[in-house]
Amino acid sequence: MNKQKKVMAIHDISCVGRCSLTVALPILSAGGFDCGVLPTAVLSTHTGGFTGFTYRDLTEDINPIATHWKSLGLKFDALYSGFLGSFDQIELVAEIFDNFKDEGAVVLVDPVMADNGKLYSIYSPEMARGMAGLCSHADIIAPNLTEAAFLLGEEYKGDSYDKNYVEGLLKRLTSLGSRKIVLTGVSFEPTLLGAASYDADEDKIDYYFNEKVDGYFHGTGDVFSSSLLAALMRGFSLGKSIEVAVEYTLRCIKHTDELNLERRYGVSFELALPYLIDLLGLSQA
Ligand code: PXL
Repeated sequence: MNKQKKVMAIHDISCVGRCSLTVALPILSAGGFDCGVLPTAVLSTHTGGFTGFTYRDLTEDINPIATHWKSLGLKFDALYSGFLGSFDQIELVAEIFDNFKDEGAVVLVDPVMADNGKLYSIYSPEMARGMAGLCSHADIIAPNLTEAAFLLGEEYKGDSYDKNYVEGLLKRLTSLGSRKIVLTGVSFEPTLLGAASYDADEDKIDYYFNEKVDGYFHGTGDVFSSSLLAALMRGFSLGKSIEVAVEYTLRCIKHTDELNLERRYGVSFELALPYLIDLLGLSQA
């Protein structure tokens, strides 16, 4: 390796309940990357399945942090945003992308805001419109089906959709400005779950599915997007990268299921890190 790639992960810190930065940082580190973090908010737990969580919005810290980074001449090979702490952060994060992209850098926006047809409790429809604006600064976006519907201002279809719908959705999402789209949580058969991707420059759609484990597993969107980015940064194609992300996320879910862990504390992604390292072709590194 003649260069260690640098990535900046922009998400909240949920102190407990594995998601966002507590997932993104270890996964990208395991991928062999120098991963810096820009925390958007600090919460005692994430907002899904807990009540009474604390919430500290870090919007005011973003510009001073960026000013210091500029004085250091920092640039990154990838910038990756997820859960944002306020509406005002959307514009600030777009500026961070523009100011800290190295040549050939990849910008991944996971428009974290909703699942199962509903916005997360602290997000407003205004936030959804803002997220659509942030997607125009991305090379790749990775919404789930609910987020895709919110981004486009369309109705959420629930479980009743087909291949035509998914392929239309992938193409409509390019209208937001990103040329590569990954849709997560796609399922055409009760026993299979996976992802679809569209590369508009190659006009190429790929799918990858594996076993569907019943129930809702918290934090899997962040596990998926972080491992997707690791694969892309390793130079894998978009189609191969969704395969890596589906395989790794399923392995994390299986560990969690086998251990019968309380779902709101997130998945045991740590136990599957050796598998991810293998999928990324790093075992001999
Ligand atoms: O995993 C998505 C996520 C990230 N961060 C916070 C969340 C959620 C989902 O509920 O609440 C704070």
